[in-house]
Amino acid sequence: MWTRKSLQQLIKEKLSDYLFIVVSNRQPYVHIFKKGNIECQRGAGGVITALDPVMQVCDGIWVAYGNGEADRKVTDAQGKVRVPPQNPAYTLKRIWLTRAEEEGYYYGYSNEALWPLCHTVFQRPIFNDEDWQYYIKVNQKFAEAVAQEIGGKKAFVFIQDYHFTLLPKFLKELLGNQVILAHFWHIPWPSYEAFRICPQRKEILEGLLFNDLLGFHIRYHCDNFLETVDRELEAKIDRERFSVIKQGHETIIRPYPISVDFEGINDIAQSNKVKEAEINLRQEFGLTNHKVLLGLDRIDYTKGIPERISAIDLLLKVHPELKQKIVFVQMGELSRLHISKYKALNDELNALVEEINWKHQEQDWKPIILVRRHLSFYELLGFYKMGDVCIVSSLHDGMNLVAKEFLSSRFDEKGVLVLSQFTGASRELTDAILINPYDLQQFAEALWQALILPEDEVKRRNSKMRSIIQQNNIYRWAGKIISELLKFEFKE
Ligand code: GDG
Repeated sequence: MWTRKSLQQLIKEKLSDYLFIVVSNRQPYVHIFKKGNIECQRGAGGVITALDPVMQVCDGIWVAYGNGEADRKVTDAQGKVRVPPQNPAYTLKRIWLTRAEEEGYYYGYSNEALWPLCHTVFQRPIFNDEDWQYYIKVNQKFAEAVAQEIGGKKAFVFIQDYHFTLLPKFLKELLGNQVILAHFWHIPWPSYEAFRICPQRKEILEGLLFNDLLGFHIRYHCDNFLETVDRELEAKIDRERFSVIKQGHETIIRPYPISVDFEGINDIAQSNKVKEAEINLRQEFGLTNHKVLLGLDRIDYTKGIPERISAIDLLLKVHPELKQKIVFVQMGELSRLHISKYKALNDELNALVEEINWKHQEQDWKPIILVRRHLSFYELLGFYKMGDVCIVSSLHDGMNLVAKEFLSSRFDEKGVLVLSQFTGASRELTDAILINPYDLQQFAEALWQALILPEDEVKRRNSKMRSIIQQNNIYRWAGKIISELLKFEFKE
């Protein structure tokens, strides 16, 4: 089984002669002002959990957008700072973006064009040429920064996500055979029919094919990518090797399902701090003898939150005997608020919760509690611990880590996972109650089934799914990608 230690061991043995560089939009550490002092916070999420320990043993360089308010105060003239603060082991190189660049590259092309394009949830992507120009410019800026760090050395570069489709091309142009490139795509790759509306599709595909290795969460996304290339470019698809050859350069395409730190979450979930957090949350929301249904997401139109609330509505209509017995708590951090569709979704959620609570409320009981807040890690695990049912109803999702975190934290093997069949996670977690979030009747029926599922059956299913996550943990994800990367040899 892959562990943090075995991953570190692999890096120590095999990677020590080369430079290892990670590029992502989001940084692993952010500096902020707190009560007049500067504080450093570690970012959350699978990529940081897996790659931070890797970077710590190989003394690599992590290149990311410096978005923290105090970031510039702690960096040198090249935007560099050693991290983690208590035990500096690698270099974080921050890229500074102007407001216009952030607007065009991040909010614009990345999140108003590529995000809806790849999720195919019937949100029309906005392809704005000015955004695209900023996207190119920022990809170039990152490439130059990486090239400057590499100098005359040889380096493995591991690129994250849809913000950097042109970076592989710019890096190979600047550095040629000095770099071996892997790229992981965290969101779905859509079918060709969906992708072909993109005016910049050729540049995007050509950019990505400068990678040596390109990873997606599941085989289905790999197949969609190959199909898109086949229909759009002059390139050879090798179905046996699962690769694309364009102008003599081969890109290997592979599925690597991302995951969570199962052991870490499972251990911390048993701590007193998490117990306390659960008690506090129950008190805050007035949960006593209620059956609790949970949702936790960034507030995003891909996550199927209105569908979830409507399913609760229908559940109460069909089963009025559940009134005063159940409560659905939806926790959600606000995200990408500069984009009008996100603002509109927030307003829609407020109105929907208000309407449904009004319809069903009795005495001091309301069926839905909607909270927009960031939880600390202990609170997050305490929150999961409260759930009799956890609802993940994404309309489309690359993987979905909430589903895996919920199960990893439930050392008691309790709590039923209701999971959208349109998440990457549903390919592994087949013992969840699977739903189509567009099918309201089926969704409400699934919630009912989840509430009445016998305890021994819940335990049987959870024990199976927990051992799948334990095996296929986040260290395996990183270990598999890095092992594949190490098979490439630097050409002279
Ligand atoms: C993209 C893909 C893919 C949320 N609220 C709080 C909090 N979170 C954490 C969760 C979870 C993470 O955010 C969300 O991860 P997801 O995987 O669910 O979704 P995306 O943000 O859309 O991520 C997705 C992922 O990349 C990785 O490849 O799975 O498909 O869309 O870890 O716990 N964490 C804390 N407080 C909160 O309030 N501490």
